[in-house]
Amino acid sequence: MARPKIALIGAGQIGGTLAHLAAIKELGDIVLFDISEGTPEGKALDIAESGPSEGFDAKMSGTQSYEDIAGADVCIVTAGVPRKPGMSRDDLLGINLKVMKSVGEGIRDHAPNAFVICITNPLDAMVWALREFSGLPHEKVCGMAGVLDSARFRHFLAEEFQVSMRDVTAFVLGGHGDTMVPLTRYSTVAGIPLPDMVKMGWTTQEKLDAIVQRTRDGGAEIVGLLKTGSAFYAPATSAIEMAEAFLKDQKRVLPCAAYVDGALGLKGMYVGVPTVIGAGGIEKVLDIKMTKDEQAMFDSSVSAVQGLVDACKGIDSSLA
Ligand code: A3D
Repeated sequence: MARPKIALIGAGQIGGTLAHLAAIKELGDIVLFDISEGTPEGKALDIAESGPSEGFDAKMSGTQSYEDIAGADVCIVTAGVPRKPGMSRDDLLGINLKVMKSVGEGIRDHAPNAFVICITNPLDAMVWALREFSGLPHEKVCGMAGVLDSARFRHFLAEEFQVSMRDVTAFVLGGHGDTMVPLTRYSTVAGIPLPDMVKMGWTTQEKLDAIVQRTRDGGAEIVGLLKTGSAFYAPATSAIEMAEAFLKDQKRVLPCAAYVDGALGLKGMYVGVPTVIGAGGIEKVLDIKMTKDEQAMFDSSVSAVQGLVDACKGIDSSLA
């Protein structure tokens, strides 16, 4: 059987890391696409040359032509610009919306059967726009944010409790931004919910609140340190986890920006929710019940996302 084909649209910091991880994990043959001439070709060759030492079999190529992504099984989109210190994700909206139009049309024309994972920010609005421009089925287009946000949460919690991060699960809902909703009630250490960890004296409510806030600010913390761009190792790893769930039909339960129509009281919009990812793409959205406080936080996150979607409609009349 032929290897799956993975198209990476955008060969910058995240795109290059995606290619390297996908190759090491032998997920398939990889095509890097970018408008910057030489960048995808150079990264593809560099990674291919790591193959003999690492011992992977994967064809690597770089291109400026959408024709080369033809028949891709997975497309991961990072094309666009990242933020710099002082910028919010929302400041990227106008410029990245134009990029989503060209990428969406490229995927529509050359890889209409792909499972598409968008990473470009502002995430929830960009994945919505990418779906509109590509016209692909909603269950085949999603956004990566929740896996990263919950990985950050898990990392901070594991440090606080001094336990393996493998035994820490975390649950993050809502848009990828300052309004994201880390749900402590559904986050656990080996099955013990975080509020019980506070009762058991393993941490204090103040420390837990500070970890929740650090998770919300996790992207900005890295932007502040790097100064020239945003996080790329953990974002790429998170998207590869989602791509692998699709390619291997793993039925993983992962939070991601998915199209929700009916569940959680939402009518036809993209926002971060728990999903099941398998060979059908986003196979299920988990319709969880929230407390009053959680619902209020989720509602405010949903309206922030809706505001950005409305702004997209104002910029590009074909979306209205
Ligand atoms: P960067 O290293 O600048 O790479 C972006 C690449 O996109 C560059 O190589 C550009 O040449 C290329 N590009 C620009 N326009 C086009 C186009 N029209 N078609 C094809 N390629 C194009 O950025 P990065 O890889 O660090 O980040 C990429 C995106 O991911 C940014 O929008 C970030 O804000 C976003 N991001 C999202 C998360 C989430 O958790 C959702 C985390 C980190 C970064």
